[in-house]
Amino acid sequence: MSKKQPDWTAQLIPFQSNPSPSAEPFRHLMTYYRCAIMEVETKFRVLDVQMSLHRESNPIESIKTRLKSPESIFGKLQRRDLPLTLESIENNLFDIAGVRVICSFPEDIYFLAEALLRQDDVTLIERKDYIRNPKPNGYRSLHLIIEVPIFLQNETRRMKVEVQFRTIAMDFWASLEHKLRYKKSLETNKDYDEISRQLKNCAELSAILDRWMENIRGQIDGAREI
Ligand code: 0O2
Repeated sequence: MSKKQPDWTAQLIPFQSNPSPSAEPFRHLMTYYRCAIMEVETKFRVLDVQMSLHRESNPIESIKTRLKSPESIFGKLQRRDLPLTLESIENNLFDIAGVRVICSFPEDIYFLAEALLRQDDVTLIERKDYIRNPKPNGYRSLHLIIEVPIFLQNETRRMKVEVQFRTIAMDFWASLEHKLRYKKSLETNKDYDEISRQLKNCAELSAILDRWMENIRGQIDGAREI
């Protein structure tokens, strides 16, 4: 059963010249999430620079950020049969603000995650380690839901942010697998199972490659110190 679309989804109408008044609080909330993304991204940029002082290269290859679209927010609330209110967004959806940190080596992922979680103003809400416990399809990534403060003109708000840590190989794999998941035409096709099987093999091979290259880096670093 589909619910009546709330007024804040007036934001969905592109180039609307006269947005509904109740779309304004939604826009504010999205701005707060955008600020939280900036806070978290800055934390990683600082850690990257500081960690590079003690080694030859930076631990972070790249950082990608995204704010969930109003369409996806509305769809997720509907699918979960949750109230279509701003409170419900804040209380139930923890991936409105997303930060993806791509590293070269798995061990850098854990260094960065622990360094982030040691910071006084960061609270861990949830941790899912799909690197140590990969999903059945082969997906690997470390996911943290954290809460960070954003300092506004007259108040401090605590906002939730989803952080995903991946190696370059894990990210490469996830984007290919994402294509398969959204290829509706393949779902009923026998090719789907075959491609899923091949993807799973690729995930295992790329995990071996990640560990192997990490080991080589260890050998290079060890040789340099002698
Ligand atoms: P998008 O557009 O990337 O945000 P939830 O997010 O709470 O609905 P779940 O499954 O408990 O559900 O969350 P989980 O496991 O932490 O995964 C959330 C996100 O991780 C997904 O967001 C993907 O970005 C990524 N992810 C998880 N599993 C897979 C997978 O098997 N393959 C790929 N390619 N990505 C995965 P969204 O909402 O799917 O999309």
